[in-house]
Amino acid sequence: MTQQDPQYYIQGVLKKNRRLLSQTITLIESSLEEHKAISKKVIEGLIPYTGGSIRLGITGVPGAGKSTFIENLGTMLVKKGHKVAILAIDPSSNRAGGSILGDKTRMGKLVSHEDTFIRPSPSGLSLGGVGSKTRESMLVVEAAGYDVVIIETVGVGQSETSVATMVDFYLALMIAGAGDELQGIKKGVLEVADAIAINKADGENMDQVARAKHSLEMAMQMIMTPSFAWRPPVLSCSSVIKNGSLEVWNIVLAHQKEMKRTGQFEQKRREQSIEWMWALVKEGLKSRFNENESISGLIPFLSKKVSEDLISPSAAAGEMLALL
Ligand SMILES: Nc1nc2c(ncn2[C@@H]2O[C@H](COP(=O)(O)OP(=O)(O)OP(=O)(O)O)[C@@H](O)[C@H]2O)c(=O)[nH]1
Ligand SMILES: [Mg+2]
Repeated sequence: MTQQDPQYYIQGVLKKNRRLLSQTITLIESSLEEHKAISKKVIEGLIPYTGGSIRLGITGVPGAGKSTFIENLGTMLVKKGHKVAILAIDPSSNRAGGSILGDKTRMGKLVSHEDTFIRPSPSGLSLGGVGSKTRESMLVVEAAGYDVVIIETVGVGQSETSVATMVDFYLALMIAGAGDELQGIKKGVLEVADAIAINKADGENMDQVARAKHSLEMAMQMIMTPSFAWRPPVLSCSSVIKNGSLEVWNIVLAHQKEMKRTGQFEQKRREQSIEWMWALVKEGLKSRFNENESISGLIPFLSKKVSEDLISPSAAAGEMLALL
């Protein structure tokens, strides 16, 4: 089988071949047209083998302790017999150098473990920072038999809310700030989180953590949460004194049980598939826009007219759409 043959990747992934798993994700992330065509067929071929994992998203400001937390959680899960895949969306890896190696080494204990697969992905430029192929990569690791998938995303741009649309459980890892505890907490995150954990609850930080916990509990009472069947808990944790992973995991399991009991688990996944479809439609339309010379030539002209109020946004959009 050649590398042009989708079966090369499909069979490799299904046989749980790690090298081919990495190669498949690289193929999926490629923006070359010939790769895109193969990658579509690979995903189609793997879809029947997906869906079997617990999908967990973890967000938090840079330095909140996400990677350290995930390393502890992952280590615990592997001991319990799980196979854990970690997809880290790395906004800094767009820059030369980036922190890919940084993250890999920070999860040093896990990198070498045979039941874990760690994949840092560049965030790409689309979707405000989310790796545009994160969802596809998640499906690929599921097909390779990983039964827990953890997606780490830095709280910048829209990446937080986009990841929420692809996972079963979304954890916001926070740190207690000096003074106003709610400072820097973007409203959008609390609204999509299934649990909030205030991290670094250790050493001299304890008082601040307790205050932050109280403020967040108050804030959560005023927020419309993702599901009527689940009230997102606020807890505290620390990777230094190693408490938190088990508590968080038990919450994830309790959440899943409740969502399945109320039929919301399947419903959420179905809605997420539809959202994914539309995200792909938008992406496809946008690239067709840019590839279509008569439209791409018009974009700067129409943008200028709209910005100067010479034409309405809807008229400009209509003019471009009519050319498609
Ligand atoms: N005191 C304390 N420090 C921690 C804890 N968890 C992580 N740290 C430290 O915080 C720093 C950042 O940790 P990371 O795990 O790399 O944080 P991150 O959120 O993954 O960071 P980015 O990926 O850069 O956004 C490191 O120096 C860790 O040693 C904790 O529970 N308590
Ligand atoms: Mg990290």
